[in-house]
Amino acid sequence: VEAMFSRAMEVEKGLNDKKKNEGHAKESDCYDDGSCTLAFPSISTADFQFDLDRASDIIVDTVANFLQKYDSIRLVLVDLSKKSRILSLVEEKAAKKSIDSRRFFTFVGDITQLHTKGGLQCSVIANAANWRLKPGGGGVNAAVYNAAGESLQHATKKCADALRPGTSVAVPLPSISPLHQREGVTHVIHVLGPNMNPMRPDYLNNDYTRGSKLLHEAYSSLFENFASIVR
Ligand code: AR6
Repeated sequence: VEAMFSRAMEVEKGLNDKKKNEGHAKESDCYDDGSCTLAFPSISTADFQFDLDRASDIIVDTVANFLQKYDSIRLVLVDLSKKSRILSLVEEKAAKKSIDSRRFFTFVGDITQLHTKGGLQCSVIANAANWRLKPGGGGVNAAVYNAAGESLQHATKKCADALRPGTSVAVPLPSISPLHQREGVTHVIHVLGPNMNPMRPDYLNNDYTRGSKLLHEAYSSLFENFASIVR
């Protein structure tokens, strides 16, 4: 009986190991082809002038919660310069929280050229949008609309007319879009963050109670939208 029992245990262990390996294989496959990777910029911290220290706390918090909730998903925070203050703050805080660096890391580069210039595959990218969901302005929004071409405007219109601060909308990127063809981006998720710039709409006049709540909601909404695309 004992021998049978230990054999049964071995079989079970074998099965578990197999399952575990399959899990790892699935994970590394989807990381390699970018199919479960979201690249996102730091929402609200440039044109919208949100405080960087507070923003970095919110990024690390929402990322940690999200990674706990879902397996086989990878998040990448992108900024243009290796001197980016938001990237270093987030790196420091993510390390303190022992966030798995295979599942969340920072990356220096243009979010619209991650594959061709950076060798990083990401099927979904986030855009720091404006409430009208219109091209132009500066920063990521201008870059994303420029790289994606007109088909992003049409596709966006089919999904939403406008955004409220703290919300996001996921837009399937038509396969004719150069951003889809060149970079392998299948979806753009537009996110509207809180605004601390008096020259922009929905100015929060330094109200960081409201602003932090909205930035939290913006990231949660972005990540949940991403999870529903991957699933
Ligand atoms: N690739 C990666 N990161 C970038 C890129 C890029 N091409 N361009 C900028 N960043 P911002 P916001 C970084 O200003 O503060 C627009 O006009 C940048 O260094 O794009 O949410 C819209 O129309 C910063 O870390 O977004 C809105 O009206 C981050 O992306 C308004 O700006 C966000 O900077 C939104 O302002």
